[in-house]
Amino acid sequence: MSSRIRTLEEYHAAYQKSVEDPDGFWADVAAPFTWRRKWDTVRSGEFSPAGDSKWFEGARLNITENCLDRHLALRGNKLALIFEPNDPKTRHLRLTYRELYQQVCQFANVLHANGVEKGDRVIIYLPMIPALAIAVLACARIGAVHSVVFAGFSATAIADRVNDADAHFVLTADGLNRGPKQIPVKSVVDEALLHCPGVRRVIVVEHLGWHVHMQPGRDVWFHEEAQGVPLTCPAEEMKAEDPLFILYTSGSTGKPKGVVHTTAGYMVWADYTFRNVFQVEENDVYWCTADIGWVTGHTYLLYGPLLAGSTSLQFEGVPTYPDAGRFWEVIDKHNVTIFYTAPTAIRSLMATPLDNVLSYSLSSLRVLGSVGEPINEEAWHWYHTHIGKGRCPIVDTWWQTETGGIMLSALADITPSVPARAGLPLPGVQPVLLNQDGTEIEGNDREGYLAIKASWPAVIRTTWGDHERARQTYFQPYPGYYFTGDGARRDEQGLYRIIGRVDDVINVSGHRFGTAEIENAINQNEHVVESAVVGYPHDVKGQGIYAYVICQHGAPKTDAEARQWEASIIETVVAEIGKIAKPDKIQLVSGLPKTRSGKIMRRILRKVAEGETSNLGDVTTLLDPAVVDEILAGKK
Ligand code: 6R9
Repeated sequence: MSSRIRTLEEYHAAYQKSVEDPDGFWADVAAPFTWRRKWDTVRSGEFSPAGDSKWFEGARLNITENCLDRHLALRGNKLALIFEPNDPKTRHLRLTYRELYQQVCQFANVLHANGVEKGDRVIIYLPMIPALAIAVLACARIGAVHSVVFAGFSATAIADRVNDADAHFVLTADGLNRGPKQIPVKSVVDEALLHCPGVRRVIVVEHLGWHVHMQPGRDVWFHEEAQGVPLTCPAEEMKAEDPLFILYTSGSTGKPKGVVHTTAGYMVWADYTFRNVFQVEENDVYWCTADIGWVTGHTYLLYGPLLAGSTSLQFEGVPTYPDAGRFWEVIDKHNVTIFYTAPTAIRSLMATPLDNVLSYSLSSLRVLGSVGEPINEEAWHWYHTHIGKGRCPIVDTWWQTETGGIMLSALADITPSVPARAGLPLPGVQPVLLNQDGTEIEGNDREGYLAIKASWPAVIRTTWGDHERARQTYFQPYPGYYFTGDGARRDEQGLYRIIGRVDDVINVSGHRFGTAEIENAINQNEHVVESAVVGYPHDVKGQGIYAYVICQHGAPKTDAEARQWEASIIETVVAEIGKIAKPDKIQLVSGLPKTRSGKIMRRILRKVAEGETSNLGDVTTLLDPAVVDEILAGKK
């Protein structure tokens, strides 16, 4: 496809055109896709006050025709998906574009036969197996709105999402492999659905071959439903702004919100950013290690690579099983050329003996990527030297669930790639730094709140069922801008460096949690009166979770009692959210530092958690300054 940038001059020209003539620019980018009907207007709507951007209005299409059907003539026998299982001794699986097309169609027919209709929401709680990729595309094929829930979330988290999305259908599996462990999945869904009366049908994919409870009239096995079902299925004709998916993500307040992306704009953005950032060529073998349960897996494991006709690798396992050389083994085994992972994975592997890397050649690699959190310089250099052998450019890609795709990043080997800098904006992205009062900060070597000035094709359209929440979160804080929630610095060369969240969101191993969300979970525990959660720097995870907790019966009487309460609090968090939100440190306290108006002074708690205890700042406004001494004395 055209619209591929190949030189620095072309980048500058594309960027300039995208700002001066966005309609013309995006019309050109969108032209080569398969449209059932072309658009009437390229862009409409506004950030302020409505927060209702629309792209390619009037167009009709189906994204799977662009991911699959469009490639059949030229790439029917090309590999679309390589599946590498958890256990290297189990056989891997390869699907050509034709095979993937057939499996998606078959799955789509099974969905139809089970009552799923256009516009229905389908919750997908599946492990990282081909059925997950296929199920997502099958929903899109028939115009159902997929909402993937990462298969590490708890029953409560699933129930919240099913009910918020008002979903009648759930797709799941018997269980999953995670390193040496096998973990139940269906039973978690069963527990969730006790609280979801609206669910009519659960389709279960057989993965581990387990016997699981099947509720008559509700639960069916996919392999039984698929018997004799045709391998073709007409694609539903969708409007450009019909919702494609909902993906729940944490914010600074309340329960996770359902970020909604729509069809045409998301498609164009996923394809454009994928091809240009990674500088993808026809014969690349591309591996994104993210789970499809997160936005990175949606855009850069599934949609981006398939739209571009690339070969995408899906990995079920973990970086350290059977040993810490597993990633590098997979790269050599499948001749991976482009590798996209998260800083937390790099940091955890850096901490293991270098022999784990040196036993592999890694000579197929051409481009490396990073996503999810700031990559520290040490990790950047290790990645560059030991994985990229000094010859592969690193693209540090900054973006968010809400942005749909990459916003700030180097284009591999084309625009500057500097350690700890995301780099320059992609064409179509107009970043600004704002002061607290919302005025733009001009010039380089400056720091401020990162906001985006003009709409781009994959900007969040709404939060499911509550547009006002989206408007207030993203478009109202600074009218005329999309507010990212991140702080950033523009360096002397105009490259962006992301500093981190400026709100109450913490980023643990690249996963977002609201501090309030974790506090709500902790407060469900029978021992707990009140809690306050903050992030603190963690060597591997980027940020760790530090919880200050007041228990009902005052201080624990013995160490054993303290440990028992802490374990019980952890159990509650695991039940409410999932293992990924487990506090790293719990400090039982008798009080929290509060102002006279009752506000918790998180600044103090953050400093203590960070170990910066010498300068706590002004504590005179506290109701009871003695609390601080107790907290300092008991620091974990
Ligand atoms: C894609 C994704 C978004 C938040 C974002 C920011 C952080 C993501 C980053 C990065 C520094 C990068 N973030 N990429 N920070 N450098 N390259 O991660 O989406 O899960 O919604 O998280 O992650 O703080 O605001 P999401």
